[in-house]
Amino acid sequence: MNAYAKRVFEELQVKVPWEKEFLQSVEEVFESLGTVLDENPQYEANKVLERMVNPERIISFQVPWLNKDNEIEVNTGYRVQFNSALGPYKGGLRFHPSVNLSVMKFLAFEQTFKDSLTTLPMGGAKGGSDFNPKGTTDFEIMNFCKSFMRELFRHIGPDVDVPAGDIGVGAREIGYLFGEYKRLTHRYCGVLTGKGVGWGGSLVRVEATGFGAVYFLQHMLSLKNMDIAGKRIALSGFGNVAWGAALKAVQLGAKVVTISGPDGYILDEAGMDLDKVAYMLELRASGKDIVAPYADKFPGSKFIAGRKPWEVPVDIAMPCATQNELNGDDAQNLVNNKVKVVAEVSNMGCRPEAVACFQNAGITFAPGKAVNAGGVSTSCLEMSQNAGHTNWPSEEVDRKLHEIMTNIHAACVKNGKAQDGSIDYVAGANIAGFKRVADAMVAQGI
Ligand code: 2IT
Repeated sequence: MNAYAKRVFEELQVKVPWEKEFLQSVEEVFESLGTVLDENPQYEANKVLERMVNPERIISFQVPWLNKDNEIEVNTGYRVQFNSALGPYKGGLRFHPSVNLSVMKFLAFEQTFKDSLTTLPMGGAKGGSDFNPKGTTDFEIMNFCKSFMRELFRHIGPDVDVPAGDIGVGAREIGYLFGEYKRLTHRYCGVLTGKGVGWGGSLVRVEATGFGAVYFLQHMLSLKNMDIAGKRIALSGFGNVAWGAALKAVQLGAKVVTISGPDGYILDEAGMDLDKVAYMLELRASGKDIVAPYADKFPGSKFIAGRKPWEVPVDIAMPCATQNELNGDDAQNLVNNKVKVVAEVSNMGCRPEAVACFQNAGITFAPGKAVNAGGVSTSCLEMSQNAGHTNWPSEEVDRKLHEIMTNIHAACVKNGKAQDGSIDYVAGANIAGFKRVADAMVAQGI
């Protein structure tokens, strides 16, 4: 690591030693910045790294709400407004019991570079709560969302901060959040993205993260003279992102052989078809957070309890669930089974040992901040439509999404090309994302 980056990282380790996820995400970015920092002394002179690891604003608040038995429950809400050098803060809201300040800061830090990579005008933020939606009723979700917005509304706005969904926050939650925002502010505007298509949402936004990931994957494959058709793909997760990736991969003739949940994974040797992909939505809607029923519904497929899909021999692995879901042993399994390409779709889905394992074995690996950037990109397209009081047809949104993913891939290749011609997508994404943010910070002064 470059000496300046090392010093700032060590100071951060002393300051917040307990923020493991945040430190992990910072270290991974800083590892990539050696040459850029050496060649640009103005970054150190302007204390760019010190400022970059310090969120511009952290909002933490109490969310009291009434459960179905009319009892009061209390959760913690967050919005980490990390960096606004490139535009209004932008990034999703996560409702999950694992949410804490470290997770929020890592996600907002990653988001800053991801949003920069898209080249669209968006700063980086993330928010959410340790609220657990599993097993809750629709009434409880509404109560929770409305209470959450009763504090959040004063910190956001269409040109201030525009939240969206993430794990545990989909169109239903965005609807309740938007309804409360509108009521509190007396304004109908593009303050949230991922809205319903009938009331300000963009076509293709639900599919966008998964579709974008597959478009990016296609570019990775084409540099290796490979085609997606007929390839065996292991996906993890079964939520919105895994669904979109499965749908596009199946449409393009790939053989998707796994999905997974907290209970285990499904091995479907026949490969998924469009009916099976559609069933993922039913699984999700059940609110039980399990994939086991898939095996009962589709004979020939198997449910493997308590395990992860990375033990299955595949050509392509796409982690689509959550951070640190794929560890060093999982990576070694994939390498032993001759995986060819790993496209990380979840935010920081692979542990550092796993990334090192792929890179040492010469397996092409691309990081989530590049691969999953289609989601937030399409959120920005939703903001454009809202600001212009218009709606674009799905072909137009999809075409723009495709173009954005092509450009992100090109930026990774340009900034990550090694002497031997191989592409280090981690370095490429970090360098391309970093430079735009850093230059804007220097230009704007302190
Ligand atoms: O991780 C992400 O990029 C998201 N959850 C989507 C963020 C957004 O603003 O659409």
